[in-house]
Amino acid sequence: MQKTLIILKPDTITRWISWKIISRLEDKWIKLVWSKMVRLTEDQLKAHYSHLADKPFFPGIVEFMTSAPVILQVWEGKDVVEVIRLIAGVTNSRQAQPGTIRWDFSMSIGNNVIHASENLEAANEEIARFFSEEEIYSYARADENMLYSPDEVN
Ligand code: FUP
Repeated sequence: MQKTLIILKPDTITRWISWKIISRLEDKWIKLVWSKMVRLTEDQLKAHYSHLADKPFFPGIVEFMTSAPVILQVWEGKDVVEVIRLIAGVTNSRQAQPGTIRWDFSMSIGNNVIHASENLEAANEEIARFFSEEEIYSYARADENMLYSPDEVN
């Protein structure tokens, strides 16, 4: 089953709204498989946002993302990379679709509550960057057999 990485950013932590974001994903019946709270380092952010390293706003990203702890999480489900990107909304929270996380919780481009891996390749790379194999938890939901129709399960 596909996995993706999300980061609950410092604004989510300091506003105490992480449970609201998590509950949206749980309500969608996506499975949380790894989770940890950390302070990101500048080196990790340079790797994670390497595609933005030469942008004028990059120092601001580092300042914001190191201003408080973040919660790193891996979520699992069918097509979960795309599904969580849709739930998160586009980068600029003021232009995100109403009902998305960024629309509902932010008015900012930079302080936009959540990171979600852009595609499957990025998801695999980001999961490997932040988690080791020993941290994988495997468990079944009580109602696991109701999550998908049989033809959707790999
Ligand atoms: P996204 O995939 O939606 O997180 O967007 P990007 O990878 O393009 O951007 C990563 C982060 O850089 C955003 F979440 C916020 C920050 N950013 C800005 O601060 N200003 C910008 O103009 C673009 C991105």
